[in-house]
Amino acid sequence: MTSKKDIPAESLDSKGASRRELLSRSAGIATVAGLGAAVGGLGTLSPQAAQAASENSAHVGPGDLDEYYGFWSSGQAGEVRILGVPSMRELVRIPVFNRCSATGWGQTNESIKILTEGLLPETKEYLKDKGGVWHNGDAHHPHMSFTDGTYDGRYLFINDKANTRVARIRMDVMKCDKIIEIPNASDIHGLRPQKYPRTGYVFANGEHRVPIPNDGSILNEPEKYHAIFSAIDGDSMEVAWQVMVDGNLDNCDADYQGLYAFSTCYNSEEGVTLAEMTSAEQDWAVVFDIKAIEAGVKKGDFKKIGGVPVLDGRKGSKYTRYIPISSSPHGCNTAPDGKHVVINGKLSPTVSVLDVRKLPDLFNDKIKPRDVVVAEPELGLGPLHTAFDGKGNAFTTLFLDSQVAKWNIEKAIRAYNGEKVNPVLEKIDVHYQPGHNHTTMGETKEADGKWLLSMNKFSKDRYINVGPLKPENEQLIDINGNKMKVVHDGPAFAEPHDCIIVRGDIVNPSKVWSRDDPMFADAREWAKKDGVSLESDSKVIRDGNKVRVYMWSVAPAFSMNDFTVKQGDEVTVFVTNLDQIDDLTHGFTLANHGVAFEVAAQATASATFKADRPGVHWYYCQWFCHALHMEMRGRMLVEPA
Ligand code: K7E
Ligand code: CUA
Repeated sequence: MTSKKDIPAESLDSKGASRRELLSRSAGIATVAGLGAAVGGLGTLSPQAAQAASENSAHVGPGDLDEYYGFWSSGQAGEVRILGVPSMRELVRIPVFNRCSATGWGQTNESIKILTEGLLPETKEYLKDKGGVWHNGDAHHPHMSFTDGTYDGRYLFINDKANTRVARIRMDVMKCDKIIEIPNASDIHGLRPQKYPRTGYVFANGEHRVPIPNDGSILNEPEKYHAIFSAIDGDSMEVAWQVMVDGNLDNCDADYQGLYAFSTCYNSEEGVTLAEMTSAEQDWAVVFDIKAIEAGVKKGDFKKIGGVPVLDGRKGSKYTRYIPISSSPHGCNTAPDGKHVVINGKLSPTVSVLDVRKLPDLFNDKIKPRDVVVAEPELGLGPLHTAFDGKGNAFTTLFLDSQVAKWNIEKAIRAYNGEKVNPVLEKIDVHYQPGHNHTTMGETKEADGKWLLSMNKFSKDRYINVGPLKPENEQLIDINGNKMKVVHDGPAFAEPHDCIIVRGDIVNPSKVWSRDDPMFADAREWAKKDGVSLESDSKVIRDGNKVRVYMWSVAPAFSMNDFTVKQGDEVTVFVTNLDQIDDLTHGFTLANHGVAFEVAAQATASATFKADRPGVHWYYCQWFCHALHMEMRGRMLVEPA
C-alpha cells in the first residue's frame, strides 16, 4: 500500500472525477490515516475477536456501495428512511406525513397540494383554521409495488395510522406524490400491495372500530361500531371498494395468485377496554375473496358510503371467511413459496400456518375454517412477525422472549400431522423485544435468504445513555449459513416499525429532476399565465396584493439579488435550480419568515407567505452547494404600508 496520505487532498479535487470517486478517495485517505491505530489495536484483540472481525460480512467499506436498498418506516416520526443494507447506513429521509425543516415538506406549494388534495371534505373543513395540513403521522408499513410476485421499483406505499391515510412515494425521485385519506375507516394500520398480477390494489386495514358514518349520531354504543378493509387502486390512488367486517383489523397480506387477501383480528370481542379486548381465548384471521368482491361491486351489492362502495363482509357473507386463531394474532405474512400464510400468535406462543390452496374449498363450504390451518408450531413467547429465506425456513420475532426463532415450514406441517419432528431449528437472542423482522427480498418470490433484520423496540443498555428517551435497536443477522449470527447493531430513532429490503438493481432513481416533472406542473402553469420562463426569467409579477417572484439559481448565486414588495402582500417565490450536476441541491430560506425549502438539481419549488414585516430580509441558500455558498443570498425589501 503506497502512501496515499502523502497526496494533498486539494490535488485530488482537480482531476475531473465524479463526486462519488472524489468521496471514496477522500474516504480512502481517512482510512489510511486511521489504519495505523487500527492495526496497532488488532494486535491486542483476542484470537476469537480477531476471527469474528474477519467474519464480519456486513462490513461495507468507505465509498463502497450497498447491495440492497432498505425502506424503513418511522412510526410516529411520520417519514420514510432509506438505508443501505448490509451497511445499515442511513442514506436519506423522505418526508411524508411529517413537516420537514430541511426540505420544506409541508410548506412548499408542491407538498401542500399533495398533503391536502386527498383529504376528505370534513377533514379539510376541520383543518381550515389550523393551517390546512396535518403535521403528524404514524407510518408503520412501507411496501413496494409488485409485478408478477416481486418488487417492480415503481412505488412505495405506506400507511398513516394517526390520521387514517395512505401515501405513495415515487421511486424515480424518492418523493411522495399522493396521499389519500380513507373514508369510513378509522386509523389505517396493516397495509400490503397485491402481489399478482401486479399492484393493482393496495390493501389497507382500518384498525379501530367506529360508527359509520362517524357523525355523532352513535356514541357510546360499541356494538354498532365497525372496522373497514379497503382496496385502493395503486395507480389512481382512489379507493376501489371497502368491506365491513366483524371484529377489528390489525395486519394484512395478499397471496401470490391475486385471489385472496388476509387480515388478523385481535379484538373479536369488539371491546373498547383492554380487559374486554383480551377476554376471548380465540380471535381470527379474515380471508377476503377478491374475485367475489369484484363481482359484488359489479352487481351493485354494496352501499355507497362516503363516495365509496362498501360491501358487507361480516360473518355469513360470501366475500369473507373467518378462521379461528388463538388469542390476539398480530403479524400476517405470506411465504415466498406462494402457498403458506403465517398468522403470528402474539398472546399465544404459536403461529398458525394457512394453506392458500385450501381456500377455494373453504369458500365453497366444502371444508371448515380450521381445516385451512396446516401447522401451528409453538415457537416461544410473543410471536409478532415472520420473515422467510426462500429456502423453506421462517424467522419469527418473539417479543417477550427477546429472540428470533428459525423454524422450518415443512417440518411444522409434519409435526402438526403427528410426526415426531421439531420444526424449531434455532433461536437467537436479540436486544430487545423485537417487533417486525425482515429478510432480503423476503416478501417476494425472489427471497434470497442472505440477511435478516430484527427491529427491536428497546435498546436499553446497548448504547451510551442519551437520557430518558432512548433509541430503538436494529440488528442485522447473517442467515446465509446454518447458524444465525448477529453482525450489526444499529440504533434508530422513533420508530421504524417495519421495513423492506430490496435488491439494488430493482430501484433506479434519477440523478436530477426532469424539467417536465408533474411535481412542479403548477409552477409551470403559473409561469405560463404570467408569461415568464422558469428557466431564464427573473421577474416580479404583481397581481393586486398577490406577488409572484420568479428566480433561478446556478451555484453559487440566485438570479435575483433583491426584490421589493409591499407590507401585506401575499408573496409566492418560485426557485428553479438550473444546475445539472448530480448532487447539487440549493435551498431557499427567507430569514425570520419561517420559510425554507430544498430545490434539487433541475427542480422548481415554491412557497407562499405573507410579507407583513417591513424592512430588509435576507434570503439565503441553506443547502451547502459551493465554496461561495455563504454568499448565495439576496434581499427582500418590504416597503411599509
Ligand atoms: Cu407489529 Cu404496526 Cu407492523 Cu409495529 S405493527 S411491530
Ligand atoms: Cu446554493 Cu448553497
